[in-house]
Amino acid sequence: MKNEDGYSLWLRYFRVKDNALIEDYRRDLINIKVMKSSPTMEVAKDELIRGLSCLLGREITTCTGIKKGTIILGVKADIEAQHSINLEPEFTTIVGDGYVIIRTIYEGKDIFIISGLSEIGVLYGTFHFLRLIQTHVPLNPLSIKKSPKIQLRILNHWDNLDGTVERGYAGCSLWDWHRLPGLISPRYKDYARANASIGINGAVLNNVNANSLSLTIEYLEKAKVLADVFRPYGIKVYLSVRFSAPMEIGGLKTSDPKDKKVIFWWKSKVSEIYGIIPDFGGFIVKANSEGQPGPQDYGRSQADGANMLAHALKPYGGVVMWRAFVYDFNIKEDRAKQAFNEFIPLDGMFMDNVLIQVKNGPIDFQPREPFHPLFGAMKETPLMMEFQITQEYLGLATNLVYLGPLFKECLDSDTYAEGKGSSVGRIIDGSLYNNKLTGIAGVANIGTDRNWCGHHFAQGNWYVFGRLAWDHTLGAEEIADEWIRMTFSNCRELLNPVSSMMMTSREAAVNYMTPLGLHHIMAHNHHYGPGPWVDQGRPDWTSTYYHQADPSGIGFDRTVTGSNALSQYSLPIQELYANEDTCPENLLLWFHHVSWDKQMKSGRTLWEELCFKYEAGVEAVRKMRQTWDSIKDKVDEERFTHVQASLGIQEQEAIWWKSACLLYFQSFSRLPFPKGYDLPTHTLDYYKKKRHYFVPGIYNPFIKK
Ligand code: BDP
Repeated sequence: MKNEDGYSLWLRYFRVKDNALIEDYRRDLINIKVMKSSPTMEVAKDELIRGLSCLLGREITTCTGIKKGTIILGVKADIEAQHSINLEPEFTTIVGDGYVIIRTIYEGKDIFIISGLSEIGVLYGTFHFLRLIQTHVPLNPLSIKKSPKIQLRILNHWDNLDGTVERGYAGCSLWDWHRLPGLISPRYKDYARANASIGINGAVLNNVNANSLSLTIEYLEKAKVLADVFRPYGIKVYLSVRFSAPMEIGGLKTSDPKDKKVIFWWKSKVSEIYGIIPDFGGFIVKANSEGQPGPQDYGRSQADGANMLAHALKPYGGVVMWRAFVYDFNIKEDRAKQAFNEFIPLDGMFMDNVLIQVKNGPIDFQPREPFHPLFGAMKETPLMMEFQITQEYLGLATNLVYLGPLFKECLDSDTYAEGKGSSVGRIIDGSLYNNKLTGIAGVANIGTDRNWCGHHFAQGNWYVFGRLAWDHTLGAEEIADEWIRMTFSNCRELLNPVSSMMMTSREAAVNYMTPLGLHHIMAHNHHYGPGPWVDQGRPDWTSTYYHQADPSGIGFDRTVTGSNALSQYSLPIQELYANEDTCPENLLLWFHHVSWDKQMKSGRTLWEELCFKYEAGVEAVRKMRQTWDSIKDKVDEERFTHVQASLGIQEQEAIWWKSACLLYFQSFSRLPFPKGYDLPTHTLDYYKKKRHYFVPGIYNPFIKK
């Protein structure tokens, strides 16, 4: 098998091996007729030629007339104008950049049509068509109609202007700011292709901990080049802005959102941006959070800040994505409650081009969190989802953790906001509250590593984010199946084992890191490895704040006897979760402080269950290693070895997590490990003394180290 470095992602277009299928494909797919020439149509045509030629092992070319086996590529209006084809009935459900792929008889000829209302729709349809062949789907009959459920499907790059990436584990930033705008890396185009293939239509280029310089003319001209490369692929560029920019680069004395000069400064800045990038998407803002400046510095509300920017962007169709990730250690309130307390009083006060960007859970991208209580509670304001694709809290880029199940768990969670069936997915797709503006963002895991994401399987997390952003009702397993087929092979003997590895990997990570609802117990600052003993510094950045272990038990009481964060959820959830016995066990220690000897559903005590879960996590990684080894002859050596070695590291890290956490918690429970237990090989002190100085991804430009 030829070695592969992973650069091609899921767009490998390997020749179809199945004999019967390839015969059918070769018989049915002859040439391509493109309705018109434009940058996007060129991209769609080139992709189709490239993909089909490789997949079928035969050169595919364009044609002018229509023959049997022609694939017509064009927007609906163009096809209808040039041929006597009425596509209306096919398009009844299509909206936005949706598309239609059909096989039909035209003037007695068996042909294919890939069409959309927009050219970008045609491009999306083209990628879908190629996916059918990549995943060996027979093309007869063929009638596919797809529309995106969410409008803004965005990657958030936490990339700094110096080329580092905050929480980035795949090398440096893709954006070579230093050599832009002069040097345009070919990777920009491949990045755009990959995104378009899964329907991503926006990229925030810079870190939410933003540097004001990104708004200077020098950097805007660099961003323009990226916008130009991305445009044919339907990807808009957005920027993260620092609220104090008017002072830092504008020479003003204040950044007060009510100050006339400040308002004028932002208006002029926005007008300057649109002069350079006419289809600029808008701003994302992290304000008054983790030391970032914001409207509260001037006694103004988050709405005052967001609306001031929204006013400036509105004439150009730009949006503001205002983050709800707001908490302050000076406020003596459970961190999990603060965003809710801050934003609920502002519901309905935002302009209609503002979206509030809410992290999936109330704390911070943990291996497992309940959904954020703002979902379902802010009924008058469009909320967009923020997921983290980069694995800050899930083993960086060394651990194989497929995030499909994590994303789905949140999207499918029922908020009960309007009774049963009020899922988070229905809130962010706008269907529950009839929002006109909808969005979803994922913090990117992409860098300059040759394989883009650091771990070959981390590519699957980029992929699943895009697919769910398009349609959150798809299943994590079906998306994994598509991805494996395209990235590795369609062969059953590989597909089943790899799928089972991926589908079990997230629960494995939860178990060896933070089982039963534990959270935020990783090492300080870089977040690499366990650190349940962290108790110094800002209380809400310590671990002891979150696990609250003591001789009587463990867990954060968020019921009425504790912080009562539970009261921020709908009644049915409150009722279910308030009781230790009915609260889902996988969130038990999130909501309750539970005694060490509590009987769990398994019949074990809490302490034993904790031991059991940690061990189950380690075991699951061992199983993944065995599974991977068993398919050695089905994967090229280069990728096989990379994944194999990473899984070896993952097992060591899982054991480290288990040993360190259990030894530490044992110092409170004072209970023995269960009989026959695989005991830690080192002392607690050994784990506490472990130091890691150069962990990647800790480049927050505003935290002084
Ligand atoms: C935290 C990260 C930090 C980010 C912050 C955010 O540790 O690097 O700046 O989230 O989302 O999880 O703003």
